[in-house]
Amino acid sequence: MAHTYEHITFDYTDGVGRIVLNRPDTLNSFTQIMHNDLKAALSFLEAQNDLRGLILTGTGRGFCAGQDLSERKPLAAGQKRDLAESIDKNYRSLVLRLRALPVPTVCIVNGVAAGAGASVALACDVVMAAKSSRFIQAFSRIGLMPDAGGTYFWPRMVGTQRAMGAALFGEPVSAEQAEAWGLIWRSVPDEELEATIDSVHAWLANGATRSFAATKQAIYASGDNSLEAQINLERDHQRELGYTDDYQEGMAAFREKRAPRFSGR
Ligand code: T3D
Repeated sequence: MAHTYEHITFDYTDGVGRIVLNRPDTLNSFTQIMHNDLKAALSFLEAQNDLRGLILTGTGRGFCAGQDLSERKPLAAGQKRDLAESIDKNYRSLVLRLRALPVPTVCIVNGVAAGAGASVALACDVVMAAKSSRFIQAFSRIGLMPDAGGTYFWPRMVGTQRAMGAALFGEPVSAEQAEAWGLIWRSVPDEELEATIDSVHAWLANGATRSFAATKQAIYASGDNSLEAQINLERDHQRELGYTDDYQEGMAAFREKRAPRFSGR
């Protein structure tokens, strides 16, 4: 049955999915409805044979302020809330499914990314951010710890000391600082954000999709591999890529001194 999206907008054009978090009044914080919308969008994308990429962004002045805290009503005296449920039900699968998509996922952070909002941004393969954006490990401010992969992504990307400081002090990290640290790929002027989204869309829609997929798989595998195992993995992927139409096209384009027209096959 077709899903009606309420807290995101979702579009699929030229093999590229575009998910836009769409609750600007609360800085696109995650509700259960938004999680349901995201599950439906990911299920759609996972079922596409011509999938070439995913762009994740938000509307308004925030990318995502993490869990919608207004969904956590005050408890009666003596009651406790099991927050593990939230991770089991929503956040783990969201992060893992983004990672597992066999195409590049690009997060274009349009404003503040806080709590699980920052974690989900970092679950994408490449992150770009408007210069006015901030990344905030807001969890400690409400007595929690980073989740949705926050303690996985940050130390691997920026090192233990910066990850620890950002998480314990909960201070905003500017987009330019995030870029300098290697937390994100690039920060872009705010006024160029829409054009950036369009150019990323075009890049994904016209790229050598299978080479992207192999690259993504190999880069993530490298953390657990020896150098020798990694070189063998590269060999196996390269063999497969050598059989693709896009390799033939790339070589022809090089010989003919023209731009390649990749089909994604
Ligand atoms: O419960 C579980 O499932 C556990 C799992 C948790 C995962 C998490 O993500 S925990 C972390 C949750 N997020 C936060 O703690 C961040 C809360 N928000 C903020 O600290 C600030 O809003 C920001 C630093 C992100 C941005 O500040 P600022 O000054 O730019 O904006 P603002 O005025 O605070 O927010 C604008 C509106 O959005 C405001 O509503 P109002 O006053 O205009 O009606 C604010 O209440 C609302 N808002 C912001 N964040 C959330 C939110 N509403 C609900 N939930 C939010 N997370």
